[in-house]
Amino acid sequence: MDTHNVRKWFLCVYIPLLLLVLTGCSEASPPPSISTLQAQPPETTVTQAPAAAEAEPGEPHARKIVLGFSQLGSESDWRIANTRSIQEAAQVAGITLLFSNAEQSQEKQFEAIRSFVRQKVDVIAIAPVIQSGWEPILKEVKQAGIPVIIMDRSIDVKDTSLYVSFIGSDFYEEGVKAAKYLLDKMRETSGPIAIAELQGTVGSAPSVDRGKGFRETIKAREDLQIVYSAPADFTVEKGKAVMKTFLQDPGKRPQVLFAHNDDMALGAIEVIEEAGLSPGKDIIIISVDGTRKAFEKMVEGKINCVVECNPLLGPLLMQATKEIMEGRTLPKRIMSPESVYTQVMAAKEVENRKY
Ligand code: GZL
Repeated sequence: MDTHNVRKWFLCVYIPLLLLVLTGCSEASPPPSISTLQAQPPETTVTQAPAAAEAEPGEPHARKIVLGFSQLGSESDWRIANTRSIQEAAQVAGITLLFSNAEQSQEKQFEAIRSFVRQKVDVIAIAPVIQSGWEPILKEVKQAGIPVIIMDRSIDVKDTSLYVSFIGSDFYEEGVKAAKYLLDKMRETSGPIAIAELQGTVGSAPSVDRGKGFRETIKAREDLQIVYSAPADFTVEKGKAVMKTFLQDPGKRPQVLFAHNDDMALGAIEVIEEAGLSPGKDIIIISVDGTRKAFEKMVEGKINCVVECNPLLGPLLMQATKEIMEGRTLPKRIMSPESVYTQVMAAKEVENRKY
């Protein structure tokens, strides 16, 4: 083939073929969603939202997403901050929130969830008051084709396909952090050291797992002994009442208090002072949540350590709800960052507390 024909072949055949190959004959695949990038490997793919919920692109009045949320109660500052975060985040996200407060009753949570199903909400979120007993109701919801997000406290179910994702903290790790602080604090103190424990709601994930993490970690020292332990339901009043019984016991006075949340620690501080003892000195106090009130007590020297448990989960819940409605894959577990605070950093941090 002479030079002229080679040139012609090159311009009329080779280049167009090359361009065809480089521009990709196959259909361009849609860009990966953020959650798909996060979910490595994806464990749950949620089917596309019901057709009725799909708005045609550019449709002027796309229907708002409707989220039904069963909140377990209003027992503590943490819970009130959690509710406020979810309500505010729904407003910002333009999501219609159907909110129900079960006031510590699992039966009331079941009733609220059945009501959401009847109203054909798009997504259901649940903050479960206790870990057990959720399989039957979640099977009903699955039957109705409504995706579920578990919020704050985890649940015990064999079939984890009954919910899309769990958004909440690692309570076992929070117990470990509390115990590690105590081991460090007592490094120079010889035992035996008597510990009092104010448990949260019996059967709730935070109470079960914080207690487990704490117990397994203090095993590092045989002379650290939990001599008093009882449930006080995460409230100030019950924290006061139960701590009073510990102090009235003629047995060994506790030198340490591990409270599963700040509210119970605040109640305990009241009765410790009524008994003529100095909280934070006569009794080392370790608590969980990280509320402003607990930080204020740390500044006063009355609480020694607070393990943070973040209640501001509203934005994460709304993001997850939107991604479910877009048919995207979510990670099975979504957690928010948390820290441990002591008196050293309390004065600086107290002004930053958002709950
Ligand atoms: C923890 C949450 C607990 C808090 C308490 O995620 O469920 O319940 O620690 C609250 O303050 O009452």
